[in-house]
Amino acid sequence: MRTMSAPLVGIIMGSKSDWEAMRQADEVLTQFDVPHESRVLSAHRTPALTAEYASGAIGRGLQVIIAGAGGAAHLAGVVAAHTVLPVIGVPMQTAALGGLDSLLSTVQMPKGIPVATVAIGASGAANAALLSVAILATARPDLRAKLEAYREELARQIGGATLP
Ligand code: RP5
Repeated sequence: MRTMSAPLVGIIMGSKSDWEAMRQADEVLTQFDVPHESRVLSAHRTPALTAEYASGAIGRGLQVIIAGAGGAAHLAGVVAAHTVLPVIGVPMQTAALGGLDSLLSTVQMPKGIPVATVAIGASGAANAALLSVAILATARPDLRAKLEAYREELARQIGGATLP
């Protein structure tokens, strides 16, 4: 499906250094066979390219955008300003403030332009992908079935845990 179809989810990040965490989003979408793409786009280092990407996203068939950034993390907000697609922000962990800077910059969007913000770092990236799957699944019963099977597997693993 991945190789045959146009991407439905765009994963973008402010730097190559974000990939270590953001690859979790890529892996989850691959696991669910959701066509996606991953690109480095910076709101402050490549602002025109970022605006162009966001503005053209609907025309290219994207349905969700996941944006990971760290520090004064304005990438998700800038992207959301240029598209009405759902935008999920992933705050990156930072050396200076542990990612609290990224979290607040991403989550505290003023009223009118929402960014759905997930947890800091790799867990957040994985959850951003799962949330994307849930959004896409509202109109795709096959994907909803996969998501339900995934949840059942999670429950099975927890239910089977033994402790010393
Ligand atoms: C942000 O600055 C990026 O999203 C990254 O999290 C952070 C550091 O970028 P590099 O200095 O590693 O390129 O724009």
